[in-house]
Amino acid sequence: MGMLFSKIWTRMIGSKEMRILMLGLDAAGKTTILYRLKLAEVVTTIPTVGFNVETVEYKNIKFNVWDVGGQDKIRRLWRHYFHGTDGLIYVVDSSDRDRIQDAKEELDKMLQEQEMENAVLLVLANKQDLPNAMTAAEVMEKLELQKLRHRKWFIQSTVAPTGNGLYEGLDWLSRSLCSRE
Ligand code: G3D
Ligand code: MG
Repeated sequence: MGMLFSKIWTRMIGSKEMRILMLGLDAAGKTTILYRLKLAEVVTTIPTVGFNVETVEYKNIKFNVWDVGGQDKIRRLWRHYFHGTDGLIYVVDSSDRDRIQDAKEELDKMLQEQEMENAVLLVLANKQDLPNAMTAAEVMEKLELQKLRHRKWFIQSTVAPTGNGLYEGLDWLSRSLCSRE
């Protein structure tokens, strides 16, 4: 496990299981981030056609990762994974201006799920290294994060392949989760 992240995980390891979902449109950078975390082996399972779930478990911290968007038929299968979500990490490709509205709509749908009621939200404005990338402030506006009520949220710029910004984002997440207790 990477030294850099070990302090964060140590803070989150307690008696209670922590459930974290990492979601976003396809190609946002989720798988890249998952591997950057160097938690343990990433296990990909395919519960049904067209729906991949990547799972990582580290002590009592459980990560589930999948691509949002697509058919409603598949959407219903996600529910199983929502149960008791503590934290939602929503990854956005900041260079994909064409799909930022889709990203917003999918996020809104997720946040409406009852199981997400108590989840804190970390948005990663990823791909900041690309020349045409929206800034984190622009992504925040497009997602209308400032309109969220009764929800703890934070947005962080990241570059997944180098890990830039990841530490800062996860540090916020772990602090928020621990201060909820
Ligand atoms: P997903 O799991 O959300 O679908 P991936 O996304 O992690 O598979 O990433 C999709 C592609 O974007 C990958 O490229 C990956 O290397 C790239 N990528 C992820 N994060 C960044 C980033 O911050 N900056 C840049 N420039 N690229 C990024 P390939 O070519 O392997 O498809
Ligand atoms: Mg992926």
